[in-house]
Amino acid sequence: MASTELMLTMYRKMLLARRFEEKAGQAYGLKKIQGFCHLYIGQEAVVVGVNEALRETDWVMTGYRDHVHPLVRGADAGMLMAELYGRDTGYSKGKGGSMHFFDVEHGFYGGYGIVGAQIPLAAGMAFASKYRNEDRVTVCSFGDAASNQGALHETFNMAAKWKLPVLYIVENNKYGMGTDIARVSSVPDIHKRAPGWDMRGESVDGMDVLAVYEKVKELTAWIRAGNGPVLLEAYTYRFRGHSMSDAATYRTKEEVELEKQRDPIIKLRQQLMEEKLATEAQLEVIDEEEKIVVEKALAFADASPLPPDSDIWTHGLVEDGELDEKPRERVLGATDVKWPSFPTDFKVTWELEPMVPSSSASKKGVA
Ligand SMILES: Cc1ncc(C[n+]2csc(CCOP(=O)(O)OP(=O)(O)O)c2C)c(N)n1
Ligand SMILES: [Mg+2]
Repeated sequence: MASTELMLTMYRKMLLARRFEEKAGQAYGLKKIQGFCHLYIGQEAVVVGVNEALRETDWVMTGYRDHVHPLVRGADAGMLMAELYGRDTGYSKGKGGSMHFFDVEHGFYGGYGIVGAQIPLAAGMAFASKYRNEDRVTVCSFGDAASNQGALHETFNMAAKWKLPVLYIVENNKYGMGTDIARVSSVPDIHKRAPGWDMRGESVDGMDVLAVYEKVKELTAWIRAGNGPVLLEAYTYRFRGHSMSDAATYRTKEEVELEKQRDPIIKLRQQLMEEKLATEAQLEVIDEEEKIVVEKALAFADASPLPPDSDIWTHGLVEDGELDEKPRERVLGATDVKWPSFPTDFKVTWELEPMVPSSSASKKGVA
């Protein structure tokens, strides 16, 4: 059970995410942000519930709807906004932009524009952790439409075979751009496909932050115990269009209004008040505080310089032996940046190939 303090933290973080995205949407309208921009508004219970259940040392990856993933893990809001603005003070010097956020310090490994690209990459990350015998779970979220990518099948097959410590979260918001998932999937309840890979499949109400938190706590404990990967489906909904250029004509206003009644922030707010865990005034203060964080982030981005023209040819590749540049240290002069380090002389503790053939294979024999 989540404590009152944790519930209030989750409430705060969902509001931070919501206010950040609202302002990013406005800044886009003012052309301060250019290119693609996919807002996460409506889905906040997933990212917050998941991240509160994780450890700092766990790794997180997602697709292009990625702004609030590093934000709720503690990334600097101003530097994230500056990244959206394409400014030099952004996490990736403005060169990643909306779809390619990256924050190693907080275990956030992207931000991918290719639908489903993060799915095999996350298996590689989990493979590395297992190989090095590190107690770490990689969490990889993707959309309902991404679940029909072929690479998912290849990945799940090997992830299950090798019992990789990875939690896959499909954020089923019902649509892939303008296409209803049920129109293009013979099994639209995606978690039900998991047994086909001999994988554990579960689902959760993705509009209920406490339910997501409890479920991810349970599943990550199971994964840490060496049981292998899990596919968790979070049923959720995006309140805005697919991206900023989507007029969303493929769904009715009534449908959106109905879904907004399941708004995860309002739901938690009601629960906190009904159970007398917080007063309306206290919750208002939290909202005001998070609005100030976002206002400051906007001011920081507005005041930040663009990268110099001479930078256009740089930072494409990391040169051999080149030291990591720690973004918060570079931009804010922070001295408390945590950075992962990996042993180079690690002892391999894990057999890659199962030595005992599966029973069905041995029965059939090998020709
Ligand atoms: C390989 C690939 N195919 C197509 C696209 C274009 N595209 C971008 S987002 C998207 C829909 C993905 O929907 P879903 O996986 O449900 O995620 P959501 O946007 O709902 O979060 C498509 C088809 C792409 N970026 N990459
Ligand atoms: Mg979708």
